[in-house]
Parts: sequence; C-alpha cells; structure tokens
Amino acid sequence: MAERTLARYLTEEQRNRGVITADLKFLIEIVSRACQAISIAIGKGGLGGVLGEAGSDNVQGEAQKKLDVLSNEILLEANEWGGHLAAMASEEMDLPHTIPNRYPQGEYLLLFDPLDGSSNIDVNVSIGTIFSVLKCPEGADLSTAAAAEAAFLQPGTAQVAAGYAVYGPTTVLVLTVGDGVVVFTLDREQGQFVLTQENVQIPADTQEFAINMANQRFWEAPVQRYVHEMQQGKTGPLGKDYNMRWVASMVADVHRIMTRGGIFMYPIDSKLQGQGGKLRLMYEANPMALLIEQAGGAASTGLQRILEIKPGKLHQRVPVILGSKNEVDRITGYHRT
Ligand code: AHM
Ligand code: MG
Repeated sequence: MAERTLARYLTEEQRNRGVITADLKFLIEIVSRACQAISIAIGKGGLGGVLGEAGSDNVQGEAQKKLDVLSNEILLEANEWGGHLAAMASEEMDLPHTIPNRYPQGEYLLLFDPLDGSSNIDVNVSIGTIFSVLKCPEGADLSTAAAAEAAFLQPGTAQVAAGYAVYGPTTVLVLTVGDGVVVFTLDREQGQFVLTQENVQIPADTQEFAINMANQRFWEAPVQRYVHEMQQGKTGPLGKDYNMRWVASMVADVHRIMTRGGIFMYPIDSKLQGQGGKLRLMYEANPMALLIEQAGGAASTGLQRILEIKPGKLHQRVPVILGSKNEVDRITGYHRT
C-alpha cells in the first residue's frame, strides 16, 4: 500500500470524514512546507550562517536568535499569498500580520511560535515550531494590525487545528484537526511528511516529570508539595519512584510525553507573578493543550483548564501543567486543597 503522506491524510480527512475544509487542508500543507524549509535551515547549522544572535529583541524583550527571525519570515512568506488566511500572529511580532491587499483574504487565523526552544539553537539540541489555527470571526476589523488583535482573542476550545514540528534527530510533525493526534516523519529524500503514527494515546499514569528545578524556591505551595512527593519515591505518599527530564524546548518535552507519557510543568512562581507565567497562551499553551487533550491527556494552569481561558491579549502568558491525566488531576487537586 502506498505511503500515507500528509497530503493524503488531509485529503482523506476532508473527503471521507468532512472534518476539514479545502482551505484548512491547504493551510496545513503550507505550514508543513514552511516547517520543512525551517528544518533545512536548521540542518545547515554553522555551515549556513544561521546560528547566533540576530541583534534585536522581540516584543517580550527577549534577544532574538537569527533562526527565530528566519523561521518567522519563512512562515509569514509561505502563508501570506495563498488566500486561506485573514491574518497571522507570532511570538516574534508585537502586532498581527494582516494579509497585504494584493492577495485575497481567507477565513482562518494562524498563530505560531516559529522557533520554540531558542536557548537550544546554538547547542544542537531539539527545537521546534508550534502553531494554532482559529476561524476569523465574521465582520472582524482587519483594517489595521492593531485592530486585528481582537479577532485572535478566542479561547483554545475554538482552535480548528493545532500542531508542532520537532527538529530533532528526525523532523516530525504532530497534528490534530480535532480528530485525534497523528504523527508524520519528514522523509528527507522525498521531501514530504509521511504518516508514522495514528491515534496517539498518552498513558494516564507516569513516573516521569519535567520542570525547571532551578526555580524551585519560587514555586507555589501545591507544586512544592507535588514535586517533593515525587522526589520521595517509593517510600513517599505516591508509592513509586519518578525520573526527571528537562529539555528546555517545550516541543521536545511535550513530544516525549506524546511518546511515552509524563507530566510537564511551567507553573506560576513568585518571580513570574507579574507577567502571569512563562509560556504564552495563544501559540504555546493552547495548541499544546489541544494536542494533549486529543491524545487523552490533560492540560491545566493548576486552577483552570487551559483551553477554557478567555484571552485578554495576544501575548498573554499562563502557567502550564500538562500530560498524563492522572498526574495532572493529582496536582490540580493539590491546588484546590
Ligand atoms: P522560547 O519560545 O523563547 O524558546 O521560550 C519557551 C521555552 C520553552 O520551550 C521551554 O519549555 C522554556 O522556555 C524553557 O525555559 P527555561 O529556560 O526557564 O528552562
Ligand atoms: Mg516558545
């Protein structure tokens, strides 16, 4: 039987199951091609002159790497001409990018973190791209970039598709169109994504956790309690030994959880209180939360299901606790007591 490429998967979802529209199929294919282009640029590393600082800061005041800027440009250029989008928003841009007048406008909004895990770029550790797709509300004001922001402020439950690419030893694309989670692997010779896993299911239980332990002294009490109990292992209240992993690329940490379960936490802490958290809601937490829930896991701030947060601004940050359901339920229980 012929390989199931991304194009074929999307065509089948459109034709047989009516899950997606022709425009959404086109949008996802374009994003996947942009991810291939980013993967190629990353693969060149020091030979391609793509490593190092860009010499600029993004809207969040973070120093941009050359690959942050390049990946953002690749995604913008790939997506602006096709007629499938009303606007785009990115971690690397203060305001949304509206579609230039010379191109037709479509009904979707695309949000992305073009290069997640920026601190890992120069050290040759896995990094990725995260994206989220929303429908543009009818009658939305897209006349200026500033006005367009309001169209994006929809809860994560409104996402019609979400995904991420991990640029690791292999490049994988993990996708949901609201019909479960599927994984594609980039066949570099053919230049296309091929389906390698369907119906991804995250085990409900786990013995693996991911958190930046350097922030321990700043954590809130429920997180202190939970991590302390995990560290006590078999002889503690949880009755089992845990292992810890922290890649510092959310895409890689989430992909490990997709593959074998686990819990990932970037909680609120006293240092982050003023900004609401570390990770961004609209293009990091929401797409990951949708993927995790579609794979049978859970995603919470500790106090609230991430997908139900009504966003107040485009670059809003939130606490993130996601992964194996029983462990996420345990720590949200600790938040309630
Ligand atoms: P980025 O989008 O600028 O790369 O920041 C997000 C990243 C996540 O991928 C990762 O989970 C986290 O920041 C790592 O933070 P820390 O450096 O505190 O470990
Ligand atoms: Mg990021």
